[in-house]
Amino acid sequence: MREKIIKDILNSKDDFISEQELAKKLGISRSSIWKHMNALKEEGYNIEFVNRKGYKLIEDSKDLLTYQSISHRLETKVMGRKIVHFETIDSTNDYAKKVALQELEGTVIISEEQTKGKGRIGRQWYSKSKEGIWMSIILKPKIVPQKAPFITLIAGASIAKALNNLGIETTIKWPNDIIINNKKIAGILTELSAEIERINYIILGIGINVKTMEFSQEISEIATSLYKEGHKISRVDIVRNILEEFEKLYIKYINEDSKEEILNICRNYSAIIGKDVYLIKGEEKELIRCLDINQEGNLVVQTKDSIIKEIISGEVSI
Ligand code: BT5
Repeated sequence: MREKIIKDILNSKDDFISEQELAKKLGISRSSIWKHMNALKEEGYNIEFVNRKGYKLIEDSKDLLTYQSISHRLETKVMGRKIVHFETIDSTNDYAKKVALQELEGTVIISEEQTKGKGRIGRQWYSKSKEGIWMSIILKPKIVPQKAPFITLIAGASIAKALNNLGIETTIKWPNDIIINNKKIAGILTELSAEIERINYIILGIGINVKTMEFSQEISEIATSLYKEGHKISRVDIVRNILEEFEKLYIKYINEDSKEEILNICRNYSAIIGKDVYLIKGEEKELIRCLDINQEGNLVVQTKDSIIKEIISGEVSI
């Protein structure tokens, strides 16, 4: 019912919808509308009531990352058909892991803030309230666990494609960073629970800096946000686009083992193919030339001694 109310307000001309019109459309009494409005306000929606005009959503409420907002015009079959929204949480990936077994594939856990956002290998991911998109998608693909790391590439490709649909040019730094102007705008953390031949679930965590203008000192040199780069785009539009792009590529990979389109996006948007970069190994750095991303999703590089090798996981710095 609340989803319908938000949809009706979002669809209304001149932003207002009268109590009468809502009551008629939904077939409920005025007093139950009032109760639903109060519940929506508790969820964080800023709803204004003006005499003789009716209800209206205040601008920043349209960008809350709730199911009501995101599902409005979302064109997916599986991804985001259920969205669990938090005002604050430790980590959406950690929460997703706790509920993964009983949730359906495609369920999204999203929070306005994370107090213990995680990067890879225990690193910290800064996730301030309402400044970005901090979300995890629960996946249950029927593939062998060895094919799971490719999901990170699918996520990278769909983020780059989704942002491109919204007029934002980015590049992908293999394996899990999205870059604008040499700085990190988004990161991906894929976590796997599996037995030898079977995946229980995969948690695909995506963090995107949208509105942040001031970063913590530790990352101020390496991080940026869409707003900082001059792109004032709604978070809801970005989430919707990512879910749609991700679903298309994911289904092709899982059902048809089709990787070419994904690899081509990763190659076309790559920040490192054809370039000399440093491969980071703990305290050490090795200068290498990036040649390609192969069918397995591994990075193919050439060393200083002209040896060609494959990098399965790791980190490169531009
Ligand atoms: C990542 O790790 O890039 C994965 C980030 C995944 C975050 C999402 S948010 C939703 C979900 N729930 C979680 O708890 N996590 C996921 P990695 O490649 O290890 O990069 C981490 C490094 O990026 C840190 O050590 C910092 O240097 C830098 N960093 C931290 N916060 C950042 C931010 N907000 N923007 C850009 N860089 C950041």
